[in-house]
Amino acid sequence: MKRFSVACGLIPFLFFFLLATAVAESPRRVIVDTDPGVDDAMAILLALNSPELKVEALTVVPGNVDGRQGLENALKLVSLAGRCDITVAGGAHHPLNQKLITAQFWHGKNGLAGVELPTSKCKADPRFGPDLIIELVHKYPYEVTLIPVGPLTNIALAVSKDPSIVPLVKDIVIMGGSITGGNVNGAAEANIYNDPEAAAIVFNAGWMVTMVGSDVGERTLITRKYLAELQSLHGPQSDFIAKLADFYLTRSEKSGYQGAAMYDPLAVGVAIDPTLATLKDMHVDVETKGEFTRGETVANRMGSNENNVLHGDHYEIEGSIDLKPNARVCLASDADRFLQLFISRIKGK
Ligand SMILES: [Ca+2]
Repeated sequence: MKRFSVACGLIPFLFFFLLATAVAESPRRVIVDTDPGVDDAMAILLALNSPELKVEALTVVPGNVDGRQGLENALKLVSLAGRCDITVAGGAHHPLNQKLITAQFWHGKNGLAGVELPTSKCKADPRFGPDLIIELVHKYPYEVTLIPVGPLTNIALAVSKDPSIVPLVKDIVIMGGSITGGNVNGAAEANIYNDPEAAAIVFNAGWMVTMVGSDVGERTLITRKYLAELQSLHGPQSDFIAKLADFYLTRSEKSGYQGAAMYDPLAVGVAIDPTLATLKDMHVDVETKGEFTRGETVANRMGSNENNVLHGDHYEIEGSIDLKPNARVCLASDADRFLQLFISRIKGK
């Protein structure tokens, strides 16, 4: 009898242990907002092949290619992965306050290195991307991680329409910005440059933005060595990614790089495993006006601004004003470990 009651007493503990284990191991719900895009395609297939993530939707934003081509590409990618269960929705048609700048120069005529994938078996969801984001965040409060890897137009539209989603989002991991110079020009990274007003809305929304910038992406390179690893086993996805990587590497080598920057895939990698990145809390402002610096992410590494107070005809420094961090800025990545993860997830698929 006593033994029975002891055993019964353990049942609730066992139940909670199993529940806690299940919660710890349940995949994280993510929405990838994307402008596919060679590195977007790599990022999407990494996400779809990673058991740590449950991709709730792909929402398409204009950037590397226009919205129509981007939606077609996203649908072809989920079809290639045999995942017509993934919701794919179009979004904004243009940036908030400027003309669209597309990047076929880097991504090929169709945005996917000129590789023609079969017509998609999957259908687009009729909902508007930003509305879908709002809907999913409310459906799964505190569970959804947003992974925007294109210009931030869709996210800005969602946040502007329904600011109540901000505290309900579990995390937001963006590919965008840089704290050490840009990849468009001396100052700006492409995703921020292509819609600085949207980026300013997103950075000021009230959440902590995990910022995986171009400066770190450019130190996380896929090289010929990794390409050879990818080519060693064949499958529809790995063959496709190998073709993209070859195109992307050749383009990067022509521009003087040793390998191709894994911009978007690294953001997905950090969502899978934050220990792949060295992160530091900072306050980041987006420059929307500067003559040479529009689209720059201006990161404050000190956590404060000088406090200048007017005394007669001049100002005097009177200490400093603390700034609240709004971003976890990625300073470095464990590039080899990330590349191994990427290759292992794509290889043989
Ligand atoms: Ca992208």
